[in-house]
Amino acid sequence: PADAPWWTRAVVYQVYPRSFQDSDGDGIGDLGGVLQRLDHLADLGVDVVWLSPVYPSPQADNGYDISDYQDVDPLFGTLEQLDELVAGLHARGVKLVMDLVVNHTSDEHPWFVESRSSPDSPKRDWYWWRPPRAGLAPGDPGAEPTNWHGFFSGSTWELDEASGEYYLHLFDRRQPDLNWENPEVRQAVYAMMRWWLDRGVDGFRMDVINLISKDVGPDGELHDGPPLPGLPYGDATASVVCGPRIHEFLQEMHREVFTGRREQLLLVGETPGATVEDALLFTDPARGELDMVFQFEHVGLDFEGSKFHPRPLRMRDLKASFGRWQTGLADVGWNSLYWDNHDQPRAVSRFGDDSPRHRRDSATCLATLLHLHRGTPYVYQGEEIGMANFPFTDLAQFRDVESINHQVQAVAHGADPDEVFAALRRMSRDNARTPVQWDASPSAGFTTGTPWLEVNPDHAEWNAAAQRDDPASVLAHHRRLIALRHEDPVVALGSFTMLLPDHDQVYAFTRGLDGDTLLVVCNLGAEEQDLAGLLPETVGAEVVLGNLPEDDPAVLRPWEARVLRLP
Ligand code: ISL
Repeated sequence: PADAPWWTRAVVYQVYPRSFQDSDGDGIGDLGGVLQRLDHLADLGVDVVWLSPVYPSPQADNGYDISDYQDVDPLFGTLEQLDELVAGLHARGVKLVMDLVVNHTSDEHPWFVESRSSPDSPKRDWYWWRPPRAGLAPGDPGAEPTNWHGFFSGSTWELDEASGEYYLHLFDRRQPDLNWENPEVRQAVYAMMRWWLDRGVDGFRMDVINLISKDVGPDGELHDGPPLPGLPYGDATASVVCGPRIHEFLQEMHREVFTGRREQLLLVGETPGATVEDALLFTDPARGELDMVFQFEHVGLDFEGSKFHPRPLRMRDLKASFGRWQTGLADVGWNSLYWDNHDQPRAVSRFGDDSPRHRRDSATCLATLLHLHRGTPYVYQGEEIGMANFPFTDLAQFRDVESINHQVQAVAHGADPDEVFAALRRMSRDNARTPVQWDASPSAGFTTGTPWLEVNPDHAEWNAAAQRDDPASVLAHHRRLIALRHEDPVVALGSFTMLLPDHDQVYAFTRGLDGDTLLVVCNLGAEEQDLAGLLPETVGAEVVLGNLPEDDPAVLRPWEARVLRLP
């Protein structure tokens, strides 16, 4: 345990700068704003900040469309402010991890502008250009080179009128995919990464990094995917998720960029669609790829097929999923632990109960459950104060390209607009992107101007200022959970055993290390539970941490969480 990597004891905090803190009144958060709030992060006790993209960008996908990898967008500030941020965090013992978005660039990146300029461009092959399907003319219905459906609805192919060829974009049409088959592309990316490390940053959160290798044949062939129900498209998964050269590319990146400095860094890959088996390969330290991954299984259990077809979550599925990941990475590899990020609805609304009666208790219960697993916990801005989904009443309130495109496509294909709206309300990424609620003032202390996305009206009650000095607050509870991981080796490194796998409301497990055992028990529901009956060993055990004032040890109250030390 003494020689376990530092990040086994660490907690990461994600800053989505657009919504964190505005310092210049334009209604959009910026680096000046992050600099004003460093003490909030230090007070929480986190070890690392992951900063979502601040690079120059046309903002088609809120900065995940980058037009210059080595600068800061004036919207967010300056490179000097980024240096100040690194210094300010380091002074507080906190590391800074940058978002690395290299599956695609913006269509305004000079590489793509050059690539698009002519089929003979030396950078043509830096992206995925293909002629129309054999026998069809550019723009004909069905002429796209493959039938793939994009993450943000519609085809993954955009026609370039000038050349009559299509380019690939797994996300928005303004996010063309880089061709990682081309060694020049890879070297350009590695050089950029080294430049950031030389500047003092402490690692990367690698956006959709498991999509960079596409299943391409020797003559450049790409293959149609199986048809998707109700849509004139096919599923691209088999061709783009964890493709044939993914591990080769990551090992090469590791050799070229991280050699000699890996120990101090944090390398986390966002890997949608990755299985436990994939994750083992990505995170086995002997293979030299990544430290940990974000996997998506547990955030894919409350919908059918696509995220906009929600269905109720079954507790058994959640336990089976978490349990499989805990077991699968028990000896080799490491996992990230998260409920929330800028792409997911708010956890307290989705997995908890955001009604006034249960909001505080369910937020702290979910946090306890997550932080007591084995893995590195991630706290997404606002999660630490129990921020909830936004009460959307009108389509015009949405800003996210994913939500807007989905609405248009679903309705065009015959879906009921009210049902589509209800799904957006529940699953839209904008739920997580409303401004952080710092205080009870009109724009929640986020901006003096008009916020780019509406502030949740509940901020009058739910805000950081109201919680800062309240030991019973969601914020104070996060502080305690983070401190516990720092102090207690069982929390960081203990083995995991799931208890009561079939119970539909109580989530319980043990963590054990060197004869020391913690039992964690969480009531994920509004009914009281007979704890003494379910887990007799809990009676009389020492309470290490709980989310409610101590009372009858035999009873688990609604949304109560307890961490107990077994004798
Ligand atoms: O948001 C999602 C859930 O529907 C995912 O499909 C998401 O698009 C996917 O996890 C990739 O996310 C990352 O890359 C995207 C960007 O829009 C996301 O914000 C980012 O986290 C493209 O860069």
